[in-house]
Order: sequence, then C-alpha cells, then structure tokens
Amino acid sequence: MALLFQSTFDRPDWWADELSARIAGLDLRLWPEAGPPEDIEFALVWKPPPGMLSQFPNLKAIFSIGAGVDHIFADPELPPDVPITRVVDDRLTAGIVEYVLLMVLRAFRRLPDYADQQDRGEWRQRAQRQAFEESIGLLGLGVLGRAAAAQLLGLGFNVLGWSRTPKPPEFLPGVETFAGPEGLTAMLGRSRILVCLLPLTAATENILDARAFAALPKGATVINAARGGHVAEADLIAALDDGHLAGAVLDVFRTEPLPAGHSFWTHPKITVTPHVASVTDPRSVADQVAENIRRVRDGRPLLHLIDRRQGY
Ligand code: NDP
Ligand code: OXD
Repeated sequence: MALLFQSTFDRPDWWADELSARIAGLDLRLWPEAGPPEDIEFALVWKPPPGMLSQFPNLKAIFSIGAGVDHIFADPELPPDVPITRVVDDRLTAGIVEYVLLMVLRAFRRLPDYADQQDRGEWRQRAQRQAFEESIGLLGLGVLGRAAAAQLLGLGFNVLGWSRTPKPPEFLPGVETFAGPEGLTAMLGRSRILVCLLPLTAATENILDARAFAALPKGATVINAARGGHVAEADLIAALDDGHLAGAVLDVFRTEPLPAGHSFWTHPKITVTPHVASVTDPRSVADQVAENIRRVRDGRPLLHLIDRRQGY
C-alpha cells in the first residue's frame, strides 16, 4: 500500500517522520511524485489540486490534514464513493480555544480602543462591562464550538450557541442553544461578540452577510476562525464603515494567502491573522492517520468519518 501526501502548507518531512514511526514499511509518496497511480491506496491532503484524487483507481480513503473538509469538496472530480475523514485532535482544539479566548477578551476588554488611545497619547478609562453582562454567540457547536463554549462559561460570560440540529439542555449545560434560521436571528440579536466556528458548506457559505450583521447589536465584534467563504466581504466592510460593527477579527480568507492590496489588510477595524487560529500538529495527528489505515485494512469503521451528504 502507498500513502500519498499532498499539502500546500504542511511540511512533508515532519509528516514522514511521524508516520514512519507508526506504520511499519510505510511507502510514502510525496505529491507530485506519486509513482504509478494504481499504487495509491490512501491520500493525506490539504487543498488538493482539482482532479488529483480522481487519478488513483485504488484509493480507499482520503484523510484531511485539517478539521475542515471543504478543501476536498472543492474538487469537482472528487471520487464519489471514497470515505473522507477529518482531524479531531485535542491539540488542534486547544489552539482554537486559545485563539477564541484571546480575541474575545481583546474585544471585551476594549484593547482596540486603548491601542487607538495610545497612538494619540490619550489617558482615558472607558466603561467596562462585567463578563456576566456580555453575551458571546458561537456559530457551530461541534468539537471546537463546544470546547470554546466551556472555557467562555468558565470566564463567566453568557454563552449562546447555534447549530444545525437542535440540542437538548443537557448537551451543553449553561449554554443557551439555538438551531435553524429563526434560531440564528434570535441568537444574533443578543451576541455582542460573535464567533464563527462552522464548517464551510453550501448551507453556511456567506452566512456572515448584511442580514446577519444587521441582526447583531450595534457595536458588536465578529470573529471568524472558520473559513473565508463564510463572510460576504463587501457586506462586512459596509457594516464596519457605517459604524454598526465595532470590529472584525479574521483568521481565514477566500483566497489564502490574503492577496496583497486586499482591503482587509489595511482596514482600521479589521484584525488579520494568517490562518493560525490552530494548526495541525503531526506529532499528535499521525496516530489517527495510522489507526485509520489499520481500520481500512481490517474492514473496521473509520475514525472521524465525515457525512458526505451534510458536507462536514
Ligand atoms: P464539527 O463538525 O465538529 O462541528 C460543526 C458544527 O457546525 C456543528 O455544531 C454543526 O451542527 C454546525 N453546523 C454545520 N452546518 C450547519 C448549518 N447549516 N447551520 C447551523 N449549524 C451548522 O466541526 P469542528 O468544530 O471540528 O470544526 C469547525 C470548523 O472550524 C472546521 O470545519 C474548519 O473549517 C474550522 N477550523 C479552522 C481552523 C483555523 O485554524 N482557523 C482550525 C480548525 C478548524 P450539528 O451539531 O447540528 O451537526
Ligand atoms: C483546519 C484548519 O481545518 O486548519 O483544521 O483550518
């Protein structure tokens, strides 16, 4: 069996070391040096070029190097019946939680305002709410949304969360949950800080649009650590420029790297980070790749299999 590694971002040598330590006799091929296409049984990928995966007639599983799989579904020639798995990993989750806490606290404690004051040499103590007076809305209550919710609750915030399917009260004690389009509007109306941790699918693309921004309270901050395709870019700029939104923190973009000259780079109310909210660490994630290879061989169910119908 051969495992093909392809990534526009991750270091193949790190992955080769970690995988070789776990899979005896590993035959690892590094894209584009795949060798004979019929050799490839497994593909470990990040943003595969369109048409790449359909070249391998014996492909048995596609492993996403990240938690998201939208980069795989972007391939119009994606083989229809090959199972796709994603990363679920404590270290990846910890990274997202750190990022969410950092950016929520930054907005809550008004650091952008104090940075502006410092630029002007202005000493002014602004009104500060208490955490229990601040409502944080989470779009997505999956692995990452739930972990962020738990830590935000621990800081005393009022935490709201939205998902596709309704959740029972015991799902996330202390979090008020919402579902469906009506639930979305209701939650947005109360979210002074909104954090997007949704997968990018046909149903969630452009979900952060003019309507969503208008539904947020005046002065709200939007934090997007999910995918650039969630944001209707012109609508975001308009909502910032007309003063309805106080700020936006963006880690992900429709085109990455964010192109030089893009207005997000220089907008005074936008904070840009280069898709670093969390990064897959092969030292922990190689275990689940190796285990899934064993599971395919043994005919057992795969870990972290995604639902192709839902797209996540
Ligand atoms: P999960 O699959 O565990 O959770 C997804 C959540 O989104 C679920 O609660 C799901 O609802 C909800 N959801 C999906 N579709 C809809 C919809 N149409 N309407 C409302 N809710 C919806 O994903 P993770 O938490 O593991 O990851 C989320 C995303 O975070 C990834 O897909 C990836 O794009 C992004 N990410 C970004 C990183 C970065 O560095 N910036 C790092 C890692 C991930 P339900 O519970 O009903 O299924
Ligand atoms: C992921 C990501 O999906 O890094 O894991 O964005």
